[in-house]
Amino acid sequence: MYLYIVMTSVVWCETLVREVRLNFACNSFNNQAFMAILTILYYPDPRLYQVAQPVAQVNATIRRLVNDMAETMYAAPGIGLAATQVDMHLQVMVIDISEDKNRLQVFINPKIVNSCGSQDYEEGCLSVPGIYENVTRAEKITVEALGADGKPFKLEAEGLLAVCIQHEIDHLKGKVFVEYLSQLKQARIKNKLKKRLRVTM
Ligand code: QAP
Ligand code: CO
Repeated sequence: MYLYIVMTSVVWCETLVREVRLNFACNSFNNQAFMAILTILYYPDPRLYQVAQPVAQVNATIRRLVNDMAETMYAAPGIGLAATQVDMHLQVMVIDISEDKNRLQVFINPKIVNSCGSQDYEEGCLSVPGIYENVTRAEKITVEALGADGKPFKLEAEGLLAVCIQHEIDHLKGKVFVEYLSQLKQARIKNKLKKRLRVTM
C-alpha cells in the first residue's frame, strides 16, 4: 500500500514536471511568435516632436519592435510607420506600398545620401487621421540603412516610395507632415483633431 502511494506520487510528479516544461516551452515560443498592435500617437501629441536615437545593435528587441510596428501598420491599415509614432524614439521605420501588402521594407538608422528633383503628393499620416494635404518633396532619393537582419543596404527610390521614405524619416526627426502647411491650416487641423477626440471620448 505504501509502495503504491509512493509510485503514484512519482508518476504524478513526472507528469507535473512534463507539464511545467511544456508550458515553459510554449510560453517561450509564444513570446517570439505573438506580435502586438501598438498604440499610435495622434497629432499634436508632443511626443511626436521627440528626435529618435540611432539603433546601436539590431538584436531581438529591435526585431520584435519591427514585427510589432509591421503588424500595427498592416492593421491600421497604412503604408508606412515610424517608431516615433508608437512612442519608441529609435530610428526604425517600416514601409509597405505594395498592393498585396506583402512587400515589407524595414529601415533602421536610415540616411538620405542623395536627392534630386521635386514632386507634389497628397500625403496622409496614421498620426493625423482623416487629413490629406499636398506636400512638395524630392522626386528621387538614395537612402542608406540597415535591414531587419542588421545588414546595411542602399536603395534608390522615386515616386510614392521616395515620398514615403522622406515622410517617415521626418517622423524620426520629430517632424509631422502638417508642419509643411501654412500656420492657418495647421491650426485648423489641430482643432479638427481635438474636436474629433472629444466626440470619440
Ligand atoms: C505616410 O501614411 C504616407 O488619415 C504613410 O484615416 C502617406 O500610411 C507617405 C492612413 C501618403 C506617402 C504618401 C491615414 C490611414 C494611413 C489616414 C499612411 C487614415 C487611415 C496613412
Ligand atoms: Co506619418
